[in-house]
Amino acid sequence: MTIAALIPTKNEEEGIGKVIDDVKKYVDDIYIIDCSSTDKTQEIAKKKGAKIILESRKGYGRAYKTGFNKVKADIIVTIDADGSYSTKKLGYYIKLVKENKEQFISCNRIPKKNSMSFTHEIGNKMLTKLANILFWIDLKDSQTGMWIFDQSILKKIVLEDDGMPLSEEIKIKVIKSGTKFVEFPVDYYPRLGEAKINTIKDGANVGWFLLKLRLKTLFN
Ligand SMILES: Nc1nc2c(ncn2[C@@H]2O[C@H](COP(=O)(O)OP(=O)(O)OP(=O)(O)O)[C@@H](O)[C@H]2O)c(=O)[nH]1
Ligand SMILES: [Mg+2]
Repeated sequence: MTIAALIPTKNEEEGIGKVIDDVKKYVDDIYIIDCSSTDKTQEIAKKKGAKIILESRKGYGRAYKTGFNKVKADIIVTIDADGSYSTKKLGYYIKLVKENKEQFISCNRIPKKNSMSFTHEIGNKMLTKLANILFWIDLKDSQTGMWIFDQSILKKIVLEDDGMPLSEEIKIKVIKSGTKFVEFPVDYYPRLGEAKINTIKDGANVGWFLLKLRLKTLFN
């Protein structure tokens, strides 16, 4: 069984080296999907043995859609390049998917000191509640970007959004496809380097996306 880690990157020279080092022992291949970084992100990733997929079109969702199309592996691990997610339990989570005990594990963030701003935390709670109400689901952390899943799941769903909403989209569509979905904890630390999201703008985008997706599914 092959295991690949996918990491979207946009100027993440402060964190990418650490994340690759942390993930390396659990996976066969590491890919960064890089959006025209102008810092040392690509250079560091290459030196650490990661493969580089170039995706100049902007967006977190765009990066993952391109990565999912290009990478062939039995199990996929996704993680941010900013060192914010602990990889302590990654080996165990991969084992669960490998043994088919779980199919999609979404890592529920347990924030450590100062790892999330107040607005970020409130926004996350509100968007999670909105997703739960609209789709009759029971997520604890709708925006976490660390997932471990069986790649065959991707054949059952069509991912659309190019931006941050892809994080909610994948979870909702996986759950609705009847795939076994579970949230397990992950320690969450302050990110290295500068944030790439705009809490208000991206938060509003996610809310709007959720409403549109709900309306669309009403008529399907
Ligand atoms: N390829 C690509 N990667 C991106 C883009 N925007 C963000 N990323 C990466 O996607 C990951 C998530 O972005 P973050 O800025 O960490 O967003 P976040 O985790 O919601 O916010 P923080 O809590 O501040 O970390 C990081 O690894 C970014 O480098 C983009 O347009 N293209
Ligand atoms: Mg992050």
